[in-house]
Amino acid sequence: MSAAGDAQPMTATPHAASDQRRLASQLAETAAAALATSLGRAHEVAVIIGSGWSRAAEAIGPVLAEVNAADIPGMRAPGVQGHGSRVASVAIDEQRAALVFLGRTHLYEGHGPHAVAHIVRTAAAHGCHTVVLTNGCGAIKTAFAPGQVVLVADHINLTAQTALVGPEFVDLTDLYSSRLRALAKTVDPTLDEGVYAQFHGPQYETPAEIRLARTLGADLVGMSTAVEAVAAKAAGLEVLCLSLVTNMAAGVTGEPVSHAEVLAAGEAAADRLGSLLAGIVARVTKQA
Ligand code: 8IG
Repeated sequence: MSAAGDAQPMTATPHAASDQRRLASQLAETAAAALATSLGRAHEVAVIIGSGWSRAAEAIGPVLAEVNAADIPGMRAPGVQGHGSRVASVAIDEQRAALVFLGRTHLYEGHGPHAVAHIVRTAAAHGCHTVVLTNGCGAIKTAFAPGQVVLVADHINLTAQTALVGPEFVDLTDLYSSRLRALAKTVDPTLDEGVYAQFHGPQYETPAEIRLARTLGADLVGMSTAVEAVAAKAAGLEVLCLSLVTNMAAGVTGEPVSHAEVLAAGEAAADRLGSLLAGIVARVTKQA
């Protein structure tokens, strides 16, 4: 095998933008069809269950069918305690069911932004018009407290990564749909809003990094959501994101940040989160 024989012109590289886009979209189509077959129906609203939200997911309604994420093309069993690894069809009422992803792929798992975006791309290919993202996060804003749910109003992507490749110039002006945020507030008028900064992780931040994020205008910090939200918008989904504050961000109180605290906050808030999530999912309609 000669070095000259291995050389490829730039246009022939398998990593060309158009190839990456086509492969990602083919994998999403395949996964969407697999979900329709395994779950036996189509869905219009997708929900991604993040840290602290597992028990809340049960409040949406009875599980009609479920499948292991590992059995769906392109999906993988997540490696984080507190995350499941299933996709469920959950009844909202007599007619409708939500497509609920119990677990997500994080950037810090090292599979790249396409793996992170696969869930929302699959939801869009499956025919969903809306995705409700949930996550657990640290609070930078001192007026927020653990156990509180905050509507993400905007984000700052500090990962320097995106699942979009090539000339996909997506408008993010209303990424976290103001229409859906208003709808969420009809379910709970006390809901606050904030700006979410996504860090790559898996390490939590240093206090200096949290001061940086605060200076940039962030109120919340976490390791998910921004990359997914952008891919979701690009795929045509309307996006809502509910963040559960599970801890104060590093250096805010001087207390260390622990994953046990994260899980405990979800448990403690589960009933309230459940009625909130169920109420929102039941009211979501397709944008006119
Ligand atoms: I839950 O304080 C949760 N996820 N980056 N920082 C980051 N991610 C988080 C945090 C946090 N809490």
